Amino acid sequence: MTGQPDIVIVGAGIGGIYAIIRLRRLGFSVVGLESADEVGGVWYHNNYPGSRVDLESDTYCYFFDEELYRDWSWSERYAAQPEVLDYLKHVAERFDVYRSLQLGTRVVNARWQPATQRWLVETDRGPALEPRFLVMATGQLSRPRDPEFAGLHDFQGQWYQTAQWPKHDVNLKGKRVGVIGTGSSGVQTITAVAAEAGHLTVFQRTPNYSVPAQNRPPDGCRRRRLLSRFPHLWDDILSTGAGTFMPPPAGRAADFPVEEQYQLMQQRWDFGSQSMLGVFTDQLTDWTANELVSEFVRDKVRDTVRDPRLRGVLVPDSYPMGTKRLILDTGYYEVFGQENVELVNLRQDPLRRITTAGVETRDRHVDLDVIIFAIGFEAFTGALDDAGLTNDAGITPTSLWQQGPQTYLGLQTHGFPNLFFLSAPGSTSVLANLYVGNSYQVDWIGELLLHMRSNNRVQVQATPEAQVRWGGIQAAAAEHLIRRQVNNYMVRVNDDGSRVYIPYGGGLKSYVAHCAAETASGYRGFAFA
Ligand code: N01
Repeated sequence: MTGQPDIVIVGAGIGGIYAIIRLRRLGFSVVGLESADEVGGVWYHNNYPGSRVDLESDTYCYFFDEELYRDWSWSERYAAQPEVLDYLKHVAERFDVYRSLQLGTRVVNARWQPATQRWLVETDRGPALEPRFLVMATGQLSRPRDPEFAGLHDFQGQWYQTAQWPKHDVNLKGKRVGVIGTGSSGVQTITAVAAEAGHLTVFQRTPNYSVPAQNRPPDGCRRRRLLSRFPHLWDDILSTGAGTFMPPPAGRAADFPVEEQYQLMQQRWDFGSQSMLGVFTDQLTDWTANELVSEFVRDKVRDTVRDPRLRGVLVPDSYPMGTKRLILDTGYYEVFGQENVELVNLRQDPLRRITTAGVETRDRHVDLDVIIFAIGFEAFTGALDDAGLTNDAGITPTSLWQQGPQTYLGLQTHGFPNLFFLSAPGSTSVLANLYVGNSYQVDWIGELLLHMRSNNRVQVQATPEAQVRWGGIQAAAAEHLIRRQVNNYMVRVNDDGSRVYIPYGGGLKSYVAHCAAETASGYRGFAFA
C-alpha cells in the first residue's frame, strides 16, 4: 500500500455512487471525484422545468439493497427530477458515500504510468492521485453541446441550457421565452414552461415522436408484486431487453388482423411507457411493422393538434418511430393549443442568428427575454475527452473510436490498462435502464478485481482479439435494426458511408450473457500482468 487509493471513480451519478458502495465493500480503497458540488450526475445538472424520468421509477432505481428498495416509495409512476435527486442523495447518505467522495473536484488529466502500473490523476483541486485502477462513471449524456449560435454573446436577455440549469430560481413568469430543440429535454421543458411564460416560442427543426407517459400515482398492486418478488427481482430484470419491466410484444405485426393490430396499439397507448416501442416483436426490425405503429402515433398527434398548419409541422414524418429515443410526455402536443404558445418551423424558416433582442430566422425576428437551449449532448465521448485520459503513448481512447467505438464489452479499450468505463459505447449504455446497466457492470468489474487480487495480478487490459471479436458481435446485433439506418447520436456514419451503431443493440439479457460467459471463461478476453 502506497497511501494511494486502489481505485479512483470519476463521477458521482447513478454509476459512480454505486461503484463507491460496491467496490469499497469488496475491500478496495476508493476515492470518488465529482466536479459538481453534490452527487446526482445528470440528475443534478438537468434540473430544468419539467425534468422527469422516462422509465418507471420503481425500476429506475437501485436493487442492491432490499431495505433501501422497501423503504423508498416514489410519489409518481415517473418521478420528477427533484425526487430523483433526493433519492440519490439519500442513497449517498445512507451508504456513507460522501466519506469517499471529493465533491467540487474536476479531473483535468489522467495518464497511465507503465513504470508504476498506476494512473496519475490530476484534478483542479488538491494533489494528484495515483490509483491502481480508474473507473470512468462520467455518463454518456453529460457534456451538453455548446450553443454555438452566431450573435449569442450580444443577446441582452438571459439564456440557459437545460443540461446546465442554474441552481437558483429562474423566474419565467410572464416572460417571452424561446426554446430551441425538441428532443426529450426540449419537450419536457416546453410542456412545463408553457404554463408559466407570458409567451413561449418553440423553435423546432425535426418533429419527434412523443407519446403520453400516462403518469399517475404509483400502482399499489404492482409495488406489492415487485416487493414480494424482491429476491428474484435482480435476475428478472437482467433477463429483460432494456432493464425494465414492460408488457411483452404481442407477436409479429403481420400475424394480426387489422382491428386487432389497432387494439394492441391502443392498449399500449393507454398503458404508456417506452412499451409503445414493443407492441410487435418486429417493430424495430421490419419497416412495414414499424410504419404501422409510427402511423398510429402520427394519427394521435393529428387528433390532438387541431390547427392544420401546426399539425403539418408537428406530425413526425421524417424517420421511423423508435429509431431515436422515444419521448414520453405529459401533455406536450396539447400546449400548442394555448394562445401563448407559438411554433417556428426551422426546416422551412431556418435560424440565422441570435440578436441583442431575440432570435432571427430567415423570414422573421422573434423578440425574447429568455432563450433556453435544449440542443443535446456531445454524447458518449464528451466527458471522457474532458477528463484528458491518455495512455503512455499519449493517445486518448476516444481518438481510437473515430470509425466507431473499439471496446471489449464496452468495459475496456485495448491500450488502456486498468481503465474501466461504465455504460460506454459497446455496452447497452443509453438503451437500457442506467441503474441496472451501471450496477451490473460495477458488480462485474468488482468480480474481476477480486480475481486479480486472489491471483496477485496488478494489470488488466482487453486483448485486441477480444475487442475485434466484440466488434463483430456488436455489428451483427445491430445489422437488422432499423435504428442503425437513421442518423442520430447513437449512430456513427463514416466517410465511406459505413454506419456503426454505438451502443450494443442486442439487448441487456444478451449483453449480460456475454459478460457472464467472459467471467466463466476465466477472463480469456483479457491479458493480465
Ligand atoms: O437531446 P437530443 P435531448 N438548431 O439530441 C435540436 C436523454 N434524456 O437533451 O433533431 C436547432 O435528443 C435537435 O434537432 P434535430 C434521452 O436519452 C432523457 O433532448 O437535430 N435545433 C433536437 O430537436 C435523450 O435521447 C430524459 O433536427 C437544434 C434537439 O435539439 C437524450 O437525453 C430527458 C440545433 C436535441 O435533441 C438527449 O435528449 C432528457 C440547432 N443548431 C434527456 N442543434 C428523460 O426523460 C440541435 N437541435 C429521462
